[in-house]
Amino acid sequence: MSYVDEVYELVVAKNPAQPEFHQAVKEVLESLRVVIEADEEAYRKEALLERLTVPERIVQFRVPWVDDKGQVQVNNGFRVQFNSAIGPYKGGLRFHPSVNLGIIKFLGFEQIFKNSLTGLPIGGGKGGCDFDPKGKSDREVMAFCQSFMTELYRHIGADTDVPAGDIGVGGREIGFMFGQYKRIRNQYEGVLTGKGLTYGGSLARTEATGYGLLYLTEEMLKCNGKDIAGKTIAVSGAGNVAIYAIQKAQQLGAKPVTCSDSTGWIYDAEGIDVELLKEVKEVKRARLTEYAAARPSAEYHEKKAGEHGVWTVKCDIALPCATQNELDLEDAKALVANGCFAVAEGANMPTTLEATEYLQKNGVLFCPGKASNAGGVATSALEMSQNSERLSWTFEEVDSKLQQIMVNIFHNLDEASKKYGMEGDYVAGANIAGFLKVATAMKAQGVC
Ligand code: NDP
Ligand code: 2IT
Repeated sequence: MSYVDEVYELVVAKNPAQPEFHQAVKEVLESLRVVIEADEEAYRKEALLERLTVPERIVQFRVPWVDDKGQVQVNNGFRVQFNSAIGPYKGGLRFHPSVNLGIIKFLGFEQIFKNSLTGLPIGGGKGGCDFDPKGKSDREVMAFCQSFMTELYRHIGADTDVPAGDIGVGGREIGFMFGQYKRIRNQYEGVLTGKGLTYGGSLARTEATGYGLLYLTEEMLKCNGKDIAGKTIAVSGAGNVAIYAIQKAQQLGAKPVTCSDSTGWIYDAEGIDVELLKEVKEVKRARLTEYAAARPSAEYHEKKAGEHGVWTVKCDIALPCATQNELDLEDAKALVANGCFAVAEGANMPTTLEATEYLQKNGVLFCPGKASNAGGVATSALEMSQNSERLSWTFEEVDSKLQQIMVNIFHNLDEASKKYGMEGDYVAGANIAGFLKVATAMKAQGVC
């Protein structure tokens, strides 16, 4: 059996009931086959793929807190420190009821290659908790965040592991966690990114993932003889990534017509009103029904099992920005049938393996999240740099660095795909380019 197949089988056997982790590993290993098989015995002797797929460290802990009724609640907290070959562990924290170890491992694994692609010195990690911030008071969220950090603080640090936001973790949660870290450690350091602007945060970090997604999409289109201006875009999600993807798409002259949350979706023929969306989601933390109520051109559709939501809308470009496996084979068929020619992932692994294959086989330009959503973590690394030098850069300075990073990422994966005889396969390009830097660093550092 080939070394790649052997390691994939091992991962499945050793990590039962973690389908998202298996999926992420499968995608990466399939892309690496050509690289590994060219030098199989050396990689096998070094057990490089086993080392790559086993996290350096996993921390799992109890998070007890008291709700507004005086009831004690208990949640399950996680931090997976996956790979520190090229820098301190870096990656977000996700607070969502669906969080489990397998999901955090898939996210941490993806983060290794994503962070490598940014060209910045950051290793891969991810964490989170099965806490649901929805419907909780600010006091409950604070009590939870303080308890979460009361354990996490001993495992992280500005040169060790630097968490940030992800689903369910935004500025409010980062603020509460930063405050608790500082209090316990008596140390003011850049231990988290996505901080507020008055206490060490970076301008443009809030916008960075969505803006970066559009900078990369624009470059991908340009290099394939297409222009983003005038195009209709289907976006899923209505959170941090989706909102700023919509905003930047409009600035580039495109027309995003959809967004969604966990209970329904919007089709707005006049184009999404991003200020209204921000008001509904960032300020009121309300449902999309409120968007529809305030906007006559918007149609609201309740989410129904078996229906395909935003992907049934006719569009040129699709940007999945909500969550994993939200775009399946049926959705991919609908997109192709409707003339969609480009998909760039804002979320992590939103497209199933079957859907990705179908899109690629049907000539759709497809950019995987580990490349196209890397703008968030890249700007987090810029926040770390600013914290280290105790300076703040202007919005324009950060934004232009972000733009350059996204353009470089696209060219990196484009070149890798060509070098290994898979031109246009940006999934392979991203995985190979991300892997080579990490593998070189791992080999140089000996058996560790
Ligand atoms: P937010 O919590 O800000 O928003 C998430 C959005 O997706 C919300 O609209 C939410 O709906 C929807 N959503 C979440 N889970 C589900 C689900 N299970 N089913 C349906 N809808 C769902 O998160 P972000 O925007 O930060 O993250 C979105 C994606 O982007 C994630 O995959 C994340 O890992 C990825 N990402 C985020 C980065 C960042 O910097 N924030 C960087 C790179 C990737 P509702 O409002 O109802 O909860
Ligand atoms: O998936 C991701 O890259 C993030 N959630 C952002 C991580 C970070 O450290 O900014």
